[in-house]
Order: sequence, then structure tokens, then C-alpha cells
Amino acid sequence: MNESSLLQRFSERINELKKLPKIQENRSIPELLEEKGFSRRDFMKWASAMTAVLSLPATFAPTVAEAAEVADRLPIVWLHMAECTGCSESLLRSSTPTIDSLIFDYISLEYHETIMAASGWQAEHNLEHAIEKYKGRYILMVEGGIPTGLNGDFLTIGPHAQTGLASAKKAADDAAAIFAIGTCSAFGGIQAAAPNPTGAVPMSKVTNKPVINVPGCPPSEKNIVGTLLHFILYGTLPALDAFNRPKWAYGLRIHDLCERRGRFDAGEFVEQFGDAGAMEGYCLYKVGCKGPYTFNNCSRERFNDHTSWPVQAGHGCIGCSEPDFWDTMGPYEEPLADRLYQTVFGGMGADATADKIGMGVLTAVGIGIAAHAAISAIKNPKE
Ligand code: FSX
Ligand code: SF4
Ligand code: F3S
Repeated sequence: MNESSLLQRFSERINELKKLPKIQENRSIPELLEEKGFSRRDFMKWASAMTAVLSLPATFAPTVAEAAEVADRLPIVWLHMAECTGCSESLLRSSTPTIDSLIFDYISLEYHETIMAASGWQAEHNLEHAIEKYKGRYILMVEGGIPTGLNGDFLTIGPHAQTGLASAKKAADDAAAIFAIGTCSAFGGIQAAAPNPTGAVPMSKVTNKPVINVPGCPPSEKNIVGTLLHFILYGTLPALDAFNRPKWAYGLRIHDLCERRGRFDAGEFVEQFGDAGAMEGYCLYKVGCKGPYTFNNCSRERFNDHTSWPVQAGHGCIGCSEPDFWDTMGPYEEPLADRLYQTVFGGMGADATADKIGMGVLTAVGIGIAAHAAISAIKNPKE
């Protein structure tokens, strides 16, 4: 699709959404942002950044701004299953409220178990009310894995003692779109790590409807808000990878755009935390960085308003946006090189799609670990 027909499509979609009632009739998103001290200029700067995040041409920024302004036609129901609430924290707990968090707060007033004031019966009632009132219109965002052991009794919630399994299924039935926010909801997460005592499963296992996975433990605020903006603009599922992750966010490996990549290519590695190489910003591969096997945009978008990200802070990527990373990417501070063929990808996924040059460098760079792997393979071919 060329630029002008794409713009045309977005405008039609935005005009359709404008016909729907706003969540709060007396206040709009631009008014809310102004009240909180953000100028129109700040908002347009934010829209330009989001345009780049979504890999759209810079000329689309005004359209992305318009899409954000109509976000209040798509109420959000956000459910918590088994998890740590880090995903909500990632979005909402920046040191000062960001445009992402304010927009999000505003559109998720209907039901968000962490930020709503209600509890007990009132909370239950709010959920039923939101599902009924916005039937077929709301976006369901689910955070957390869904325990299925003992028919779901491991997660029993609220005054009706409903299971998480039942409430996730029910909320999914009438949702316009379902986003699995965080690795727990996308792939099961920490509670699904072996031996998975509660039988936790991803959201996609409890509904027949399509689920867009937005993994990361936690995912960045840009990936959460970007997924929402993408849905507003296109009204359809984004292009997804083999694990149902949007390609605009999870299309490249951490390693592809890492600021330490030059060090990797030059064979300059941190040997242990705190050494001279660490001070110089050398590559963290030998102290366990899983960036070469991890698909996410952290190295490009960073966290907390583009401030920093794990590798910039000095620790390797632990592969938190990959399925089963708790079981397959550890130990976190040791390289994976000698276990490449036992990874989560089972010889498919990352290993198959990795650019051959990068992987060639990884195994041929002469970093000892790779050599060790080769020797072990010769010694013990069955392993
Ligand atoms: Fe926590 Fe969210 Fe990790 Fe899971 O994030 S940050 S355990 S992905 O579901 O709350
Ligand atoms: Fe960056 Fe890690 Fe790749 Fe090194 S191995 S270049 S630290 S992503
Ligand atoms: Fe997670 Fe790695 Fe990004 S650990 S936050 S995918 S750098």
C-alpha cells in the first residue's frame, strides 16, 4: 500500500471512531494533557516519536496524534492474572506522568484492577458493567499467566470467588481486540516456569480469538501504547511473527541495534562485572547477554522515556521477551553459546532466522566459549 492510500485508510478509520461516544463527554485527551502541563508542541513531539516507533514515515505524525486523540473511543478492560504487576508499573510509574501514562490512565478508567479505587463487590460490579456497556468495543488487556490447575482454583478472585480462568474467558468473549501484555500473559511467564505448579498458560490458550502478544518482563510503555495506536490506525491485527508478536516492535534482535555491537564485532568483551572492559562499555556477551537470541526493540526505544535499558545500565539482556525464558535462557550471567541447540527455539526460531553473519561471528569470533562448545560437541556428539 502506498503512503497516500495508507493515510486515506487511517483517516477513514479515525473518522469512524470519532462517531463513537467518548468515555468522558466533558473532557477530551488534548484537554487532559493541557491540564497536566503538556503543550500542543509536547504532544506533537510525542506523536512524532510514536510514528517512528511504529515504523511509519515522519509525515504521518499528525495522523498518529489524531489517533491518540480518539483513543477515548476504545475503553480498556485490564485484567490481572498471575504475575507481579510490573507491566502496569512499567506504563504508569514513571517519575513524572508521561503522555503515554496519562492517555492510558484516561482510557482505562473503566476497569483496571491496580489503579481503580473500587474493591470487592464494587469492583466486580464495575467489571460486569464495563463489559456490558462497551460490549464488542473494549480492548481487553490481560497481564499475567492464567492458572488452569485444579480447574483454575489457584487464582480465585473477588466476592463471587470466580477463577481467573473464568473471568479471562468471559472478558475475551465480547472484546474488540485482545492484547496479552507481558511475557506472563503472552507465554506463561515465571509461574509457568518448570515445574509450573499451577498449570499457568498464556492468554492465547484460553480463548479461540486472536491474541496479540506484547511480551517483555515487563514490556516497555512504548510497545504497550504503540500496540494500541496500531489498532486504532489499522483496525486489524498487525503483521505478527511466529510467536504472535507485532513485527514493528519485535522484528529485530536486541543485538542488531545494540550500542555495544561494535565491541562485539571487534571481540571486546567484559570478562567479569566491574573489570576494565565493563568501564569501557565492552560487549556483555561473555557475562551472559542474551541479546543475540532475543527479539525486541529495547536497544532502539529504551525504557522510561528513552532514558536507559538493561544493556546500557551494564547488565546483559536476559531474554525476557522470549517464550519460556526463565527455563531456557539461564544462567543469566553465563553465555548460552554451548547450549545453542537446546534453546527455546529448538533449532527453529531465533537460530533459524538469525542473520547468518551475526551467528557466524558469534561462533567463529574465537571467544573461547564458542571453542569450548565445539570441543564439547566433538567429545560428546549425542548431547
Ligand atoms: Fe511482572 Fe507483568 Fe514480568 Fe509478568 O510483567 S514484569 S512477572 S511479564 O506479567 O507483571
Ligand atoms: Fe549488545 Fe549483548 Fe549483543 Fe553484546 S551480546 S552487542 S551487549 S546485545
Ligand atoms: Fe528484556 Fe532484554 Fe529488553 S531482558 S527488557 S528483552 S534488553
